[in-house]
Amino acid sequence: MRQDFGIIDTTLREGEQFADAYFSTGQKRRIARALDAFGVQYLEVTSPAVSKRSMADVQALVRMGLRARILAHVRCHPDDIAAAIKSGVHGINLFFGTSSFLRQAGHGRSLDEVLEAACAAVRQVQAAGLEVRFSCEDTFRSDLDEILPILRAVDALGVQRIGLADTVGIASPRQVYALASLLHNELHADLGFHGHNDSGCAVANAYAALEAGVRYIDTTVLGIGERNGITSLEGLIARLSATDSGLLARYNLHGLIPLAEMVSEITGVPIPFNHSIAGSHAFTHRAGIHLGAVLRDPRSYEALDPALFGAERRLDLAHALTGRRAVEHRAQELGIALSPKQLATVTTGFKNRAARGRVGLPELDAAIRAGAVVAGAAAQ
Ligand code: HCA
Ligand code: CU
Repeated sequence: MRQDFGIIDTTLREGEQFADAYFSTGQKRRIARALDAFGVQYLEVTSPAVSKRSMADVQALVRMGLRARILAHVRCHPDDIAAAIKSGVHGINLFFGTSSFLRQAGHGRSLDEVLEAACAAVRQVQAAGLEVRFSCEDTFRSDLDEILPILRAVDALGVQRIGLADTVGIASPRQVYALASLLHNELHADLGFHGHNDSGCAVANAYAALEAGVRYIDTTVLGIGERNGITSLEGLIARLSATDSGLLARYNLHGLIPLAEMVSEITGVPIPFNHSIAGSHAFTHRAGIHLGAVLRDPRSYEALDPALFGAERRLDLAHALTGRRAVEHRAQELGIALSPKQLATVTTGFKNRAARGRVGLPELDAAIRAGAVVAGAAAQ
């Protein structure tokens, strides 16, 4: 795992390709500012050649003077590259479809033509003094023997980064690891990984890429992007926080949940209940066995410490799966001391009641109060 690993957030490019997403200039600025404050190294933005507005927005983002460097995502086309250079971005991310699917149904060019256009594009960016990345779109369905000459050629030109794109979300972690390791040995440039989530592996694949020596991962907030999106920023941070927290020193982790909430509000996309870190129940514990252990030591059932993200652990105490330690904990919160016998009676009675229908904390509190009084009176 590289200590100099970095994040290229593409919420403002790939995220703009998410169904229904629309970002006003002001919203793009808000998102960019929050991502910069969080600490990502790069922000990828939509090609300035797309429209006059896209050009004006990119120029506005560049003028913000953020720490993060701004990269335009641009086809290997001289006019598009010229527009990106004019916009003032710090670098350009070039791409070209190399799988037979994208060659035949997409641009219709031969691999020799792709190689030629890619090298010309790289030279054009370099002549303007900007950093440049080249990526084979649909890398994982491309023929390795066919793309290696292209990658070697752009590598020999001295590109800063070479991207591996799992465009249709088909790759498995083992496949990503194998290809990324091979290219890591083969090429001089830093590698980047961009992975879609169609088959649910976007975060796992990004992690496998890092394990294989890839330096940069593309993310979006909430994972938004074409179809069902790409590696989410929150998922990647959760993955690294679980086992490689040393890599996260530069990130302002308390900014992550507010960032997810901001993008959710702007796009109108609710944060999925099972989303890493920002999901509504990411730090809620329920079953009695879990509650009992978490009350002794939260690490018993937590890979991630909620406090790292400015979040609070929640204990869901009042339901049929609760347990004695959970009820005792609630009684202590209420300032009520229950004897072991009272605790057993209250717990069993409450669990039986909760099994018959939905109840909540008020019912548990009432049961604790009643149990303390009744059993206490009986004992006298
Ligand atoms: C696209 C495709 C892309 C490009 C990724 C990259 C993909 O929408 O243009 O340039 O690294 O998934 O292949 O997002
Ligand atoms: Cu993509």
